Amino acid sequence: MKTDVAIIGAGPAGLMLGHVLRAAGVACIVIERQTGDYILSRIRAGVLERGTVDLMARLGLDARLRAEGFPHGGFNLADGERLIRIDVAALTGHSVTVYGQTELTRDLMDAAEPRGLEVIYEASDVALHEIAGDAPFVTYTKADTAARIDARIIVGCDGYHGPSRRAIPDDVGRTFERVYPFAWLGILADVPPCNHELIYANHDRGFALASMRSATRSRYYVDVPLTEKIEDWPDERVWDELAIRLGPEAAAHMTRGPALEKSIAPLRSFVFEPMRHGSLMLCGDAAHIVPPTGAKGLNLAASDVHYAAEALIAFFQKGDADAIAGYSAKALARVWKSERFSWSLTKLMHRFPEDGAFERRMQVAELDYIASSEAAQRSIAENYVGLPT
Ligand code: FAS
Ligand code: PHB
Repeated sequence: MKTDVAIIGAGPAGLMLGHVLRAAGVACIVIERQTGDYILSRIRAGVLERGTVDLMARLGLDARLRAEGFPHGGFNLADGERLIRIDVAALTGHSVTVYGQTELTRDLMDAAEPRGLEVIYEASDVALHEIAGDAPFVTYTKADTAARIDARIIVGCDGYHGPSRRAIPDDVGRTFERVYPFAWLGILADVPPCNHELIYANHDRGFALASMRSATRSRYYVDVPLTEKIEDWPDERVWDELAIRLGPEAAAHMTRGPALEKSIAPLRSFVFEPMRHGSLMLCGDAAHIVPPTGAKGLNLAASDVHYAAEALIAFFQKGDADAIAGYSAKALARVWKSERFSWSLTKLMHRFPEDGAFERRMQVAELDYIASSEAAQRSIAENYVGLPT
């Protein structure tokens, strides 16, 4: 097979990019290792920045998002004694939208066939070849049959564990990483949220987050040591810990119920540079990971797609190779700002084992400062709703 752009990975980055290119008349094929159902079974992000919502709207794929998504004009930081509301709407003029990554991915998947976006699922042994030249190709196996796709450009949207980043030579690529000394235990349950807006809590016992997927489905997290196993956390223990960490007000409104999904995910900050080498471009988790504290992971994938699509459309429609050459620097400028915000909010809202009494006082003082300073709240708000692309 031959195409203009071979996209590896049918997560949100790969499918968003495929739809944008298809809509612009750029030929592309998406190659995915898993089944669509497996991808939809993974519970991931919950908060969309305005840029992500706008991208879905430009694609005409925002009907369900607008009908079922929840615009949120604010969120809360809890310090064990009070809620500090960050009024993002008043401070920035923008809101965020609570709409699960699962649903966004479903919208992208359901539109692929009707819009002629070819997605090859259950492709194994995906490998990238000749990425340094102008005639790269991808090989894979499907139903025990070897296959090959020749393309002009390959875009790796294959997440943190995919092959694309690893195809870039060691003497070209550079990684920057911070692994955090804790993980997030997440629980999904068909119970009404304890609060109409998100609550991020820093309690003496640790971090908690109260989020949601709808008026009847809630998503909660507590941070746990890296040694914890999910079998150590029966539902009741999770609910008990959430009630303590979120504080009495939220606990009084918290409804318990059986976990639909419960999982532990370690946290890391990670960036790979460059995000382009030869005829290979990287988008989303293939190039960077953020701790979910800032709700940036999925949204960074969307901003990478915005920049990558802009460059690829200029290249294929006008022969403008400069845009592709400039992609990495442009995308990384926004990636690093999101990494900074996610890292700073993680530092503010979590207890680090190595921290002592002084560091705790610094957290208390910073939360106190945020509570009393509109300037501090505006800084947090503009990062949370999403910096301009
Ligand atoms: P993805 O990882 O979503 O998709 C990559 C795709 O490539 C997958 O479908 C994979 O099967 C495929 N692939 C991998 N290897 C392949 C191969 N060899 N061949 C073909 N295909 C291959 N972000 C938030 O904003 N908020 C959150 O709360 C949040 N929670 C998260 C929880 C967990 C456990 C994880 C892992 C991530 C979380 N994230 C969160 C981040 C997450 O939402 C990502 O940012 C988002 O999925 C990025 O999308 P993609 O870049 O498309 O990568
Ligand atoms: C979620 O709803 O899953 C969620 C929301 C905000 C975050 C992280 C996760 O920062």
